[in-house]
Amino acid sequence: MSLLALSVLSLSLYSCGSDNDNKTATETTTTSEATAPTEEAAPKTVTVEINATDQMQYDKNEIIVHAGQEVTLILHHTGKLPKTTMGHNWVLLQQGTDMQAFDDKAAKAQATDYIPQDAQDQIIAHTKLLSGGESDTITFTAPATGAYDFLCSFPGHASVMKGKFLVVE
Ligand code: CU1
Repeated sequence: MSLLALSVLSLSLYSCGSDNDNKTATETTTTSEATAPTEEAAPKTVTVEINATDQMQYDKNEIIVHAGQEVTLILHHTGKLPKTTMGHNWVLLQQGTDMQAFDDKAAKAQATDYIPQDAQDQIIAHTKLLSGGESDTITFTAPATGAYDFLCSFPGHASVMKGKFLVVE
């Protein structure tokens, strides 16, 4: 290629000037975002909302948080029925707890809203028992990594109102 041809080529590149510059700037930004570290430290706090209905359902059967996070959990009873017939709570159990045995105990604990007082050591955290239209907010520190069970301890509900609380690194 002759010198002349080279200079013509560079001139023609310059001639589409400002448009090219814009593209270059955009591409540069995109590239630097793509190479930024994707693993950020987990935030210190996390808010989890879970709804419970008159159809005896939670809207979540899996909750994932990070170990050591301060968890704010908000339970909403989105139905209309009173807690005497369709009460809902959210109870997080310690690992190794027999959920069926716990639930059997809970069913007999009507006086304490189905939180068995002699099984407190099996409970990491729990909300109060709600009627339709009510909400409750609790805060607790996420336990060590692993899988934990949660349930509604109103009699008969845990057969469907249950799920896994997963704590990851
Ligand atoms: Cu329930």
